[in-house]
Amino acid sequence: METTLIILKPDAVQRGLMGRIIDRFERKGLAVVGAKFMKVSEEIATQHYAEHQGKPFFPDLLSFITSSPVLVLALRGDGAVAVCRKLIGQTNGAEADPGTIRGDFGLSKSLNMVHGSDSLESAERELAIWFGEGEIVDYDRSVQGWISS
Ligand code: 3AN
Repeated sequence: METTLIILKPDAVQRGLMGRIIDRFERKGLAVVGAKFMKVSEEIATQHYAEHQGKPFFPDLLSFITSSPVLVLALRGDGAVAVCRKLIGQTNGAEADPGTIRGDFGLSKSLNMVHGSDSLESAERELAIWFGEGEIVDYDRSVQGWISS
């Protein structure tokens, strides 16, 4: 099973969309194995978005993610990385398919509510940035056998 890093960004928190977004991941069958509600420091934001450093939208990206609290989640399940990317949809909400989170709740390229790791390698790198030792919780779900075999 894979574990991926999801961030419900400041716009999702401010717009009161946290519950509806988490519901989509949970009903798909993914397990929450880590959760943190926090205000993001410049340092963590810079580490997280390192690959975008130097791009024209980088300063706005940093000021947006640090502007207001976020909910950081670690989600686990079969193929969790790709499954979450599909549920989230394309970067620009105006172009994202209906049925995806961005396609259903947004219109913007920058205010796009959710971050999801884009590969297993990114997930490992990002989980290490946001979660410390012991903050990702391994546990058995009795329902797991009815979700995947
Ligand atoms: P995604 O979140 O869909 O993987 P990335 O990784 O290409 O998108 O970009 C990271 C974040 O940077 C996006 N979620 C979005 O908030 C912002 N971003 C990406 N491209 C643009 C752009 N052209 N203009 C403004 N913001 C952007």
